Amino acid sequence: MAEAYGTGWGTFQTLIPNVAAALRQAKSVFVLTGSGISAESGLPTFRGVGGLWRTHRVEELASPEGFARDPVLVWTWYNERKGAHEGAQPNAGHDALAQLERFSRDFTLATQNVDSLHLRAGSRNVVELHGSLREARCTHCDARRPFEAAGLPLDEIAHSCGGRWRPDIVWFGESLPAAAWQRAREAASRADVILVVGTSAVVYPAAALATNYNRAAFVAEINPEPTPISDRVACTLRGSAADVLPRIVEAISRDETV
Ligand code: BV8
Repeated sequence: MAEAYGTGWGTFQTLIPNVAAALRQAKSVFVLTGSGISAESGLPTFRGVGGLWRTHRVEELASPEGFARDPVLVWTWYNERKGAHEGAQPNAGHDALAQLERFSRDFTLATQNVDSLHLRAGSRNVVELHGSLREARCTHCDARRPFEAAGLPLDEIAHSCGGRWRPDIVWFGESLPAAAWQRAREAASRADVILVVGTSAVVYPAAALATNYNRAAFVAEINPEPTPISDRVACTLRGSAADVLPRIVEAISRDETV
């Protein structure tokens, strides 16, 4: 399947008609995104230059142990991120994926991001693999409350039932929501085309969706940097999501074929 559309290396401009042709022919499309697609909305990535993990220790902030040890530190960090999400707008990359969904017969977008920008851009069939910062939930009774725009007041971390409010997201060492994982794995398995956008592909099991569940799909990676899956995909487009994705959608609507 992959060889039908041209494979291997090239400047991303030369590869765009290949990817557009694959998408135009596809009966089923699966997209996996990471924090890189929100970089041009002004939200920092995790592992890149200036990334969140450059200034924070991941174990302290994105793990149940870190939360148990210092819930105020963890809530301070997530409140800051929630504030950044509120101030951010979807960028041309998010918008292009929402448009691509409207072109596609069967389209699933699985994101590792918790910023809700895909939903705000109008994407509908979105699977949030690592949860979102829209709600907090109680560690004990599983009650839920909306996440205020400024986050959770630090003097309200304790819940009346004796538990604690925590962000409704997946931390390291925690399993992904079963229904979300099943939807994403099934969509990746049936796709003719898989786009992998803005992820370092180092966090599992999400990264496995790119190449482990479907040997026949045409897989294209969109990322300015190489990743551990770059040599396992049909083509890599070395560019930013906000630049490359709109060009692909434009090529599809101009019906450019290779
Ligand atoms: C699990 C929370 C089963 C939400 C995150 C030991 C014990 C337990 C588990 C493990 C273990 N060792 C390994 C594991 C598995 C572990 C894992 O994968 N660890 C890795 C780091 C080795 N995974 C887990 O723990 C998962 N659960 O395995 O459950 C289990 C259960 C119990 C016991 C054992 C197993 C849970 C993983 C979820 C963790 N939660 N965050 C939040 O705070 O946001 S992970 C965090 O990384 C974010 O969710 C983020 O989405 C995710 C992936 O990062 P990326 O999105 O890819 O971001 P990154 O900065 O890395 O890369 C950005 C990319 O964008 C770069 O490539 C860059 O070049 C590119 N880019 C930059 N600008 C642009 C761009 N691309 C396009 N355009 C641009 N403009």
